Amino acid sequence: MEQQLTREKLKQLRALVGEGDRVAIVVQDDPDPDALSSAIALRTLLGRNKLTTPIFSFAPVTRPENRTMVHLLEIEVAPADTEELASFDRIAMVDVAPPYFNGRLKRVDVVVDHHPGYVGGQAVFEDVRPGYGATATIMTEYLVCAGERISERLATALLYGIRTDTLMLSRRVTDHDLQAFVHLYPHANYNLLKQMDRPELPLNFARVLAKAMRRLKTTDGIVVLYLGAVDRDDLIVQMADFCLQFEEVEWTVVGGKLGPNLVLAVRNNGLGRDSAGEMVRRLFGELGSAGGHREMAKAVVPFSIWRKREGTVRQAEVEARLRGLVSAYLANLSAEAQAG
Ligand SMILES: [Mn+2]
Repeated sequence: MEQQLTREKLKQLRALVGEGDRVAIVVQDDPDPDALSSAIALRTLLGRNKLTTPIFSFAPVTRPENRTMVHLLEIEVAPADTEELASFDRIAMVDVAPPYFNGRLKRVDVVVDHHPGYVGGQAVFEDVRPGYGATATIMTEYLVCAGERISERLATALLYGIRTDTLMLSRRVTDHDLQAFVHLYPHANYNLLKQMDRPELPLNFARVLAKAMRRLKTTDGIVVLYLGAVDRDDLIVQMADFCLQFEEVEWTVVGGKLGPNLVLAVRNNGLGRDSAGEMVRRLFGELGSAGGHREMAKAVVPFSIWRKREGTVRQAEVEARLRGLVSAYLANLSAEAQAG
């Protein structure tokens, strides 16, 4: 049935966009891989290039992984301007619905999205499938249905889009997403995927890393490290992922000072029953913002608040205190589980 729908929709889409039309593809602010890959897929589907169909966003790509993707796959995203966009013959948006732009767009012709909540009826062409894990999946179905050749670059982008939106096929994933993933897999460039997964580290991070590695120890499968001041949020996350690879490690909690905040990344190996999201909410929810899923979570605590409660912001003491909090929390859970 979906295939039938896709075929119908494809016909409508191509009928709507004329041969000589100037088309603008608009994506969300600070677009993510799903949005970026869907945009270049739409361009391919319409048989166009970056000159006839540019991609626009009202706010540039900032996340380091996403910047790496844009760089490696040479995806150009131009700054959007309400007046300039009004001069295009057709406005398309992918991975986002019209209400998001809240008046920044005067009209829209094409909407392809998977976010729930959009009522519809604001564009001539709409294909919103809230059940899907990624817009890149919908776009892959279009490309397959149209018999388009999917280039290595496009396959890599779409695969990455599906993977990031479904957290490595673990969240909100449907059979459609899996099928698209399997279809794209043989066409993708693994080398590029690997590079996008691990953005380059700044050279000065080597010093932080070396110091932290000397302190690395595991107690009851738990690694806790506090790095002190770091330049970027993702360095904390990468460190938490990295430390999870050592044998016997079940949990990693890595903190860093980012501006005025203590930022924490929590990971676990997914084999236990305790949730990383639950941990950060219980330990840090009252101090700042904290949340996440079973295997990955994040907390941001202003140091002003941390200092009031813990009395110290010195590196060794912060690390020891974090270790104490995390160990006690997990020990308590396992005691409860044994008792229960
Ligand atoms: Mn998406």
